[in-house]
Amino acid sequence: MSDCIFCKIVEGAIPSSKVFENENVLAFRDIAPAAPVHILIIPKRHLSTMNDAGPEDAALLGELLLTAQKLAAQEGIAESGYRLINNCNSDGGQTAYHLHVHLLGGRPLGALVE
Ligand code: DGP
Repeated sequence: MSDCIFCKIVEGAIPSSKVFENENVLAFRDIAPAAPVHILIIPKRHLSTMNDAGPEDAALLGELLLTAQKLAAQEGIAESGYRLINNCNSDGGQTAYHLHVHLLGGRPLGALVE
């Protein structure tokens, strides 16, 4: 997806603060952090939204969550706690149309929704 900002981050065409990378997954710090720890975990392969994942993506979706779990420990927030979020489409508040999981922590996060 040539017009996808996160694909450009995967390709290295746009710089990012990477915290983890393997053949399937990339994690980097959010450009507008909403908490002391705010990391985005994305599949390298372009999927626009959660709606575009199918049964064939089960392992990939699991890898996103397990990467978030590992990064939470690495960032020192596993015990204090953290939140994982996937925003899907407009009512879900999605603004970047490349599937991603937010890892948020480092402060009490309060109510789940506005
Ligand atoms: P969402 O609303 O769930 O689609 O979240 C998209 C997030 O992506 C938002 O918190 C800001 C972040 N973001 C957008 N553009 C960039 C970028 O170029 N670099 C980084 N690191 N984060 C970005």
